[in-house]
Amino acid sequence: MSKIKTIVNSWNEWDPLKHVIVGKADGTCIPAPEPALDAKVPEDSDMRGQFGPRTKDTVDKANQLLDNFSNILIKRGIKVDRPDPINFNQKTSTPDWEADTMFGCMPPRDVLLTVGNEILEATMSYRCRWFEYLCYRPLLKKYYDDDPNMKHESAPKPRLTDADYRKDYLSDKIGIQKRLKWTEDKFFVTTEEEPLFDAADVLRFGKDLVVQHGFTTNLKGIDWLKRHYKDHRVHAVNFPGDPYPIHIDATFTPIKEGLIINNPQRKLPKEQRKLFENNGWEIIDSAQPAHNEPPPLCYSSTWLSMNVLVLDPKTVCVEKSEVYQADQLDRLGMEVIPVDMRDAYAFGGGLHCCTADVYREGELKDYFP
Ligand code: ABU
Repeated sequence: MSKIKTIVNSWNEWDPLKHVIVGKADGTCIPAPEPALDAKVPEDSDMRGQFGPRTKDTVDKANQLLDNFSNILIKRGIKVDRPDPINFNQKTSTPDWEADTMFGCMPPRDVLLTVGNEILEATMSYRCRWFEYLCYRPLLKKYYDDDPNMKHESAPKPRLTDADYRKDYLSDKIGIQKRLKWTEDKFFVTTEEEPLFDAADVLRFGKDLVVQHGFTTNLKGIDWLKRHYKDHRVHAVNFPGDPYPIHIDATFTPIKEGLIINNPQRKLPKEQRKLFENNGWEIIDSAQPAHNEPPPLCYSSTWLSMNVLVLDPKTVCVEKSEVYQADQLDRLGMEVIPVDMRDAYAFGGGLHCCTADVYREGELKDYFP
């Protein structure tokens, strides 16, 4: 009798990684203006007012770094799959909207959420990212065909009409102080019209899923996740101090069971820390980024320094130039693998963003009983 092979299994962010998807930079575009994106692009960003395909030399460089990262992982015995990019430089539309370009498929973490034997495609919250799941369908089809226990799910596609976005955010002259106040008041660009979430707003701690409420995930999205993951506890968290709150993985980074590094400018509020601290977990301030500015034409903040990929509870990949973050993790007893990725940041993020788990050894555990 042939034994069934489990292809998809991952319950947390730190168990030993055996199989992963690494994104590609091919054809990545700077997306055309749209409400959610405009709210995220910093007011002084060099990206404002331009859109279209990124230059060939920057794409080639980013792909070289992503290929190199894949090879590092392969050499450590980790299976690496890559997505199939589609033509991102084309107009897309639904009956409700039109977008002049799409985005890319460098950051699978934003789209795919692996919990146990299930991979869930997030709703996404930008129009330019509505069709991004198509890049991963060939891989998901293969996992589904080869593993009879694998569950492939897709959250309800949102309509993303103008009713999804607060008009207050449609200005490039809001100012940081007002933005910080809005974040503190949980007044984000996305409304509660319909469930919205990006997968990169979710962190997995076994039985518990921790979800950032911000620009890319609304409360209805968190409620949808609660109803979907019936055997889990789903917790909404906020990080005052972030004027552009999208994706939790440059803010709150579990390193291993019992240890989390937290962005010192975006501290988890006292009330929300209890879940962790009452269960003996330590939350420490992360090291400072090594850079004062993100690279050119980059959406993300300098805190991609914290966007590390944990390979197992003793080993972590850190961007090569992020020497302070590497030093902190080294002092915490981790083996640090430096990985050159800064010139790919503009394509969608760092080492955590550009990956999505397929298989980590380990079982569902309750860390916060
Ligand atoms: N995708 C992670 C970006 C978060 C940040 O810009 O800080």
